[in-house]
Amino acid sequence: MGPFVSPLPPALAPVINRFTRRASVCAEAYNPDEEEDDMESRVIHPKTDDQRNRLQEACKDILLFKNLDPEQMSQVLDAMFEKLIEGGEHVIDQGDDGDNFYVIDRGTYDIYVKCDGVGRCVGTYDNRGSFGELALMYNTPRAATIIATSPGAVWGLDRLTFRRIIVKNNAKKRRMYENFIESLPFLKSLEVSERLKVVDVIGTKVYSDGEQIIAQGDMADCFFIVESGEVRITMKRKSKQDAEENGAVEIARCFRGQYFGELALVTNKPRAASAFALGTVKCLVMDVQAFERLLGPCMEIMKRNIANYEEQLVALFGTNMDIADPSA
Ligand code: 1OR
Ligand code: 1OR
Repeated sequence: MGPFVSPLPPALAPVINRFTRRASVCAEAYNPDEEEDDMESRVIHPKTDDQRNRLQEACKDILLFKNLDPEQMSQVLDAMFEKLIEGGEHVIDQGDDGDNFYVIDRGTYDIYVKCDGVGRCVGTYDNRGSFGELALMYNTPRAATIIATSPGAVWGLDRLTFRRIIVKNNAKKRRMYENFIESLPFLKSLEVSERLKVVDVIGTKVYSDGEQIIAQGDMADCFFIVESGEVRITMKRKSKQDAEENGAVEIARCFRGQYFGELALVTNKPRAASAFALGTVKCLVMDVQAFERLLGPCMEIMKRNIANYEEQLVALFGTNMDIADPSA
């Protein structure tokens, strides 16, 4: 017996076609394993020694590259190309299709997002970081406009190479971290789909015993979740003289499933304390833009915890040191 075929009324055919076409776009986003992986699809942009050195330096801290194996990383570096940027140039326009992912080599950039048709500056990049991953990961229009506020340069990675390597690797990351992220109490206000987006943008960093993860007083650009090991948080009194007299005091320890480094991102102030690895420590790391974009719904829980820090500070040092007061 042949397959059962239900005849479609002609008027419905275009609707169904449109529906199936949409469905296949979704499938593309979630089945990166099926994309071609042959040598012919490899893109290579030759580079001078100087370019290669600058590229390696710029990519060193890019979180999306952290979970790649050495072969994948070298394919990514081969495929990247330098693009010089003029002051005022729009590197990305909100609403466009995604062509490349960009890693900043140098220069400063403003992030604009339209709200009721009006563009609002929601953040900046200062000589480091990356942008343009969202349209390539999720097959969506560009979610923001990126405008250079100085002359600069970026490294581009074409859409196909990005999908073939980074998106494919993200499928693996989801398998590795989905359950862990799902289990974190401070992320419980997020929808399941939002938690998966957290997994997509995090990178893993490993620290060896005694290594400094955060330095008190530094400017902040990322947020940490402990995956394994133990992190020691220490604090110096505010004035230099006090610091010399009292040294740094241990104020907390963080273990698997706990977070740190949120305070400076929430208050827009320098790091309030230092963090050190005790033994080998593995952290999941998120950049400040992803933190602001994805963790809004978890802010209540984090802010309650910050109020806790202030109480403890008063108990320990007799002052809250203005840690959470953005005007101080
Ligand atoms: P893309 O491919 O959509 C624009 O192209 C890029 O801007 C985007 O990827 C991100 O890499 C980057 N919301 C959306 N995109 C952002 C944001 C952002 N910040 C940087 N990009 N928000 C700002 C968070 C500081 C949320 C605004 C509501
Ligand atoms: P950050 O971005 O300022 C240092 O970088 C991090 O140490 C900070 O975010 C917090 O995530 C973390 N007071 C201030 N920061 C703390 C504290 C803390 N504990 C952990 N961090 N207190 C400890 C309360 C048990 C109060 C000080 C006595």
